[in-house]
Amino acid sequence: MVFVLHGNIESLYTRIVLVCAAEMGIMDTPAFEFRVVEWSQIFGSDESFDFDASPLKRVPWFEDTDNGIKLYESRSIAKYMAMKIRSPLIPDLSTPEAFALFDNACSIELGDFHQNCYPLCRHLFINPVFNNVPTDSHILSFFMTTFEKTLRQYERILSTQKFVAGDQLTIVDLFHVPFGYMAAQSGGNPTLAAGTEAFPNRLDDFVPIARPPTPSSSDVPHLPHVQRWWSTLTSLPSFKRINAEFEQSIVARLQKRK
Ligand SMILES: N[C@@H](CCC(=O)N[C@@H](CS)C(=O)NCC(=O)O)C(=O)O
Repeated sequence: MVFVLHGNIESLYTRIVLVCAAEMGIMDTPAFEFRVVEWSQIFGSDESFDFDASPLKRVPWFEDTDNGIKLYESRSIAKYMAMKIRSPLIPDLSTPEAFALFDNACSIELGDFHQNCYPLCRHLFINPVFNNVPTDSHILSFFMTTFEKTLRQYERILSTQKFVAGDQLTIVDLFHVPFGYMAAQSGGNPTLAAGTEAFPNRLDDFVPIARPPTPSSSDVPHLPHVQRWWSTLTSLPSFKRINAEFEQSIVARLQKRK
């Protein structure tokens, strides 16, 4: 069996799968292969593109050579890999209760955290860095408020359990990290920034991000359970490794642009 992941380290969704693969311990084994998809394939002509592999023409996409199954949604790829190798990062979902508790966590990640965090990444990082589009301060301010509200809601959940699906770390916790980290690193959320371990800051030297002003520490909402959870996630060697590869790629891209 080989899990073949096609993607680009500069893609946040690809990094969701890579962080999960690294945390599952399959990354450097013969069971996992990463094939780089250049952006020119995604944004180039449709004629040479393999729509069977990725019907939406997006990264990442995936195949399991064991049975030929093809997937093209980051979170589904991670769930499939975890179930197939019986990773402890996914609970045993054979009872309705276990399934529902895990699915509940997946829903808030996608419907609340991601929905409010993605626009911060888009307006603080993706637009200025990839598209040369300036940050829209009205949209930014709106989503900074809604994202902070989401984290206050998370504080209630994380005050009674260690992780979003219960007391064990699962892949759904990992789904939060690439986007949350980019938002925090780009100045989009002071609570996550305050809870981030070993903030590397390397990108600050290179990336022309239009940051909101740095809040003073008294303005950072007191969300200790969110910060404890976040610091656990951002300290994981799996995340640090993948994020370091991403930063190297971005720095190389921006150095070429100069
Ligand atoms: N829901 C998808 C989103 C994937 C996605 O939007 N990928 C971006 C790169 S980060 C992409 O390929 N965009 C190209 C496009 O939308 O044209 C997932 O979770 O995998």
